[in-house]
Amino acid sequence: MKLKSLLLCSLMASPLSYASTDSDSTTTNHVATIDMAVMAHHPYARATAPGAVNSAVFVHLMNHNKTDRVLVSASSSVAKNVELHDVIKEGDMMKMRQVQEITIPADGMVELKPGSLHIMLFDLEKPLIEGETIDLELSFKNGEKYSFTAPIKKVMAGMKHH
Ligand SMILES: [Cu+2]
Repeated sequence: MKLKSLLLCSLMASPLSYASTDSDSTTTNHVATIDMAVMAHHPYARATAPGAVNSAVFVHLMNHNKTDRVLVSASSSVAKNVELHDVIKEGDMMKMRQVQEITIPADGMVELKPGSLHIMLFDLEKPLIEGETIDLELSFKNGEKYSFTAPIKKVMAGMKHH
């Protein structure tokens, strides 16, 4: 009886452990979910202009795993709605559009930066003031989550949403 439940438990947990243990196969499933090797470097959120209710977060996401990581969503306590965005050129116009996924290649990096990929914050609960910070949580396709803090900085206003 005990053995059976143990087996079931490890079966259920195996996708996670495959996804996050590249070098250390002895790591338990519990530790593996915490010990993921995606790191956020140089994150910042754009300070809002008076009256603005939307903003964006830029960050370099590094993947130190031997397999790709696929970012599928993000959330923050300061925004009601958070989307992954890219900027595409349509004729002479640069337009933002929502993307479903951002892949961070194995042993690679993706730069979320103005005019390119970014995390969009909609319906802010309060203005984003330079010098303060916001929290972000990233969710990956394999179920892993990663949280980081981004300082708020004044940067040139980016693309407008239509
Ligand atoms: Cu956007």
